[in-house]
Amino acid sequence: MTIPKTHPRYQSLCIRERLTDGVRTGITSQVGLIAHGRGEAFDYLLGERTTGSAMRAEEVAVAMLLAARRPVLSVNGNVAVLVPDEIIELGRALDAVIEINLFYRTEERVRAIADHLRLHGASGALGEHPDAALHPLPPDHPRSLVCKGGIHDADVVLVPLEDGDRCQALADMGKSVIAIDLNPLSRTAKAATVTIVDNVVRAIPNMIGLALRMKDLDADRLDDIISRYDNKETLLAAIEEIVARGVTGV
Ligand code: PTJ
Repeated sequence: MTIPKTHPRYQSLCIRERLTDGVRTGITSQVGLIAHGRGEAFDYLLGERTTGSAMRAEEVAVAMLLAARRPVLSVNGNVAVLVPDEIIELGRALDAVIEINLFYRTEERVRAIADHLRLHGASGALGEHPDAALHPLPPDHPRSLVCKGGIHDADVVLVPLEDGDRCQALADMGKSVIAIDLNPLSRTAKAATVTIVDNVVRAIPNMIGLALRMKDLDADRLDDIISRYDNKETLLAAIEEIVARGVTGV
């Protein structure tokens, strides 16, 4: 559908359109649309902007990924259609591996996403041939499949729009987990080491800018940024920003 540029919710309608196209082309799961609807509701409550606390979490996340030995960016069906160029650029800026990793895994969707990322210039994204499992999860379920050299061996993993069970499994494996999740009350938000309560369409571009600015910081400076972080404070700040907006309207 052509969306009129004059529509007051033009951007939001374009994002919906990208996701429904993603379902049509076999990249996004139908459940991805439900997940998006939930995210949209929280984004509305947050004022559809990057809050101060989200920007601080993005800075800490970038510091963690720059300080990591094996940083990995996980890509699912929503991320692949919403920010394909940006996630590839972030991977380059951080020297991080990209792994296609799906909750509703089918081989067709993995292949469609891999082709889509290649079309956008990615080379070497993992995920088509998983050879390991997230061991806290039942090994017979496809959501546990991961790659050696990717998520399985990562010390820091970025998981935009992740399921709570898998986020907890990654944390239980001793990894630092950075979630991007608009719902500050979700299991994922609580289980992650750093939760960015922001829309992935704003968070990833912000993180590219931060990565370019911070890439020459030395290890002590990165450690300093990371060590002062408290995820509970971030979640509380997001909830307070929602409440404050409800009361003051700004
Ligand atoms: O492609 P797959 O098979 O890996 O499936 C991906 C989804 C997202 C469908 C799957 O991981 C899933 O079901 O996730 P959940 O458990 O619904 O969690 C998604 C979370 O992301 C929810 O808390 C939403 O509020 C949040 N969310 C939705 N859209 C956005 C978002 N957060 C940031 N940016 C968004 N655009």
